[in-house]
Amino acid sequence: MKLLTILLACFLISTGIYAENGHNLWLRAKSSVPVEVTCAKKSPTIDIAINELKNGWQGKTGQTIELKVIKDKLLKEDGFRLSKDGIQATTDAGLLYGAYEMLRRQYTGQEIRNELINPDYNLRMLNHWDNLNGSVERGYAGRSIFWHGIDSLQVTSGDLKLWKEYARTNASVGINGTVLNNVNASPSVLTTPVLERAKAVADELRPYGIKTYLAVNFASPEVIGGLETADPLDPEVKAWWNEKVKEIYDLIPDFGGFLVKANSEGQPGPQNFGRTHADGANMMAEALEPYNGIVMWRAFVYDPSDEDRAKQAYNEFMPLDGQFHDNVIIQVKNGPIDFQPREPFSPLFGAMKKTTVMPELQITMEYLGQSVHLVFLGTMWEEFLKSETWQEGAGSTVARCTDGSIFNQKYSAIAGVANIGLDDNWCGHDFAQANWYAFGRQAWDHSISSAQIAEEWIKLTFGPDSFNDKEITPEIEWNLAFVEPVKNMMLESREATVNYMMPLGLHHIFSAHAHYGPGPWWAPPGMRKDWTPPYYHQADSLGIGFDRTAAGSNAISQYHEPLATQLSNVNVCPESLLLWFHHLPWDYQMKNGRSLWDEMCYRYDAGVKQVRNFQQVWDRTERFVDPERFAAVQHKLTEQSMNALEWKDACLLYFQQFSKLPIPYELERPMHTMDELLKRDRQRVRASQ
Ligand code: GCW
Repeated sequence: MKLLTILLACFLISTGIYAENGHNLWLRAKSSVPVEVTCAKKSPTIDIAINELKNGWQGKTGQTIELKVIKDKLLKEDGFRLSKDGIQATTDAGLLYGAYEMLRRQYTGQEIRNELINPDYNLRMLNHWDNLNGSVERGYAGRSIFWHGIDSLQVTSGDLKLWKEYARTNASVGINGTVLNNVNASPSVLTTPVLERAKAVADELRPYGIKTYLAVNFASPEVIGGLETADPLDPEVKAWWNEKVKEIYDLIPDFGGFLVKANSEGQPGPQNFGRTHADGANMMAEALEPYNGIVMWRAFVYDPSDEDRAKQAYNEFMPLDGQFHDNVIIQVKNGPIDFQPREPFSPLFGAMKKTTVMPELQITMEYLGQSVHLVFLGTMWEEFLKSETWQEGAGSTVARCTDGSIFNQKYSAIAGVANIGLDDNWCGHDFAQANWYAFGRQAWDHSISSAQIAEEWIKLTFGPDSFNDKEITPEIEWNLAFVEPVKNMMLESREATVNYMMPLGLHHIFSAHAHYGPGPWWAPPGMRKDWTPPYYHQADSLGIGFDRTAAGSNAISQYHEPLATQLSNVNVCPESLLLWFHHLPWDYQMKNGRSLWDEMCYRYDAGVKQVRNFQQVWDRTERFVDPERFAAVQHKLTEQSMNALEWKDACLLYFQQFSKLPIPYELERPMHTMDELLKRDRQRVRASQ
């Protein structure tokens, strides 16, 4: 059977009927064997589950699988009981998730046994930063899949097809909510024609168990409602939101709720009217409450004051703990600054004990090489979710502080900023698909290892049907010569990027606002200091790093003991975060005996070498991958390798002006001059303006 599939794939490729473009993600069509699937209940969701099992079954030929809706107190809403003969759940969505789990196990060679499987988070959400005009903020995979312009709101058959594929893909990894538009929200989102299009999306997503949410602009009552104010305590404003919410629920009866970016980076918010975040969030929460809707209120706030940016969200939100309604969730980015290649966790996790807090991760790689670099984020998120906060003693990991197992909370949730666009392969880079996959898997099961996720994804995405060489014996050769090396490359990729971009806790040293290339020097006259790299690296003749100890900004005091003491002590602080928390002399001695300067040079150099090694790993896989995806990834790795070298040279040559020390002679010499790098940077900045 496998041989037949391979032959068919080769035939289709050689005849040009089927050129692989990655559009099928991890849901590639598989040849299946007959299976009988029964269910006493009928619904659109159950129909999908039945069809998925019939179309993809790889188990015993002719077996009967029973799907059953049961009552079971141990099962959460989306959870299910799995066995060899069937799936049981309390909801239709639970049966669908069970079906996808069963198929995933069959395709990836994992055992199916009697098991009860519940999701760790109830709400597993994507946030799209999609604008109504079709552009995507920090999107690197083409234009929006939802919006094509305020004058193109008519729904086409192409839209419906794509939204259905999108829904199916999300359901296959357990994602059950999506915010259709940018947090920098246009007030027009709440106008009736736009809401009607949102309804069309919601109708496609619903059978797949996915709820629709919208990001809203706090000033909407003024801008589109014609009111004189958007003051959350004003009765007319409240009435306006109540009316608007009613209109939405008339169109979308299972609407999920609002996501709000308020008083952040110039967005309007309750503070414009002398009110607090709690006043603003609660006003919206009251409007949504009768329909079981929620408000996700973002804590991404900072202003250009003298206070360390890393401290500001905590300073602003901690005093409000306990003031939010129970259908408000505070959405907090994983780190205290902004989706850097490495950050410590935000100190708000676990600290807000009387408020529901949800993590926001960034799947789109704004700060990690966008859709050019191959970076698997599963490892980064695993590190974050398993971080120990100590807030309620040992074991209070970020994951447990947010999943409802420590704090009594009505909802538990996690969000990922999507990396999806109209590109054929959805995500720009074939390997960026793995981050969409990983987000879904970790949102469902926050203790799953990133190694398992990577392995599953590889097996599902590059199955034997995509072999370029039909002589391959799948089971043995494929695992050893493809799955293992590619998995190891993925698992190493994030650390490689940290090495060639910002090792040892350095952060935010990008040039300009594109957040792509190196720019440790970037500080145009008049620019807000907290938007320039020198603010973050603080390099001078004495040393480098941001002093966040008591002698500096004291951001460390926002962490719980014993963590705060550990981070303060330079001998105990993890070296991976050293320069995040400490300003240290260039000759500071590292644990391996090297000076800080030498260690920095070694790390940058190691990062470059790691990417060169990824190029070799990938080139060796040619026999196993269809020519299209092989070439696409190969091409991107070449660019990544050139970029890594540029990062290394730029950072070392720039910081060397302060350290005045030689790059260790055993390391490769820079391949660029500082003048060349500055010129290239100026060209890039100009091109992006
Ligand atoms: O990471 C920064 C981005 C902005 C983004 C903002 C936010 C949507 O550079 O593009 O705006 O964060 O998260 O609100």
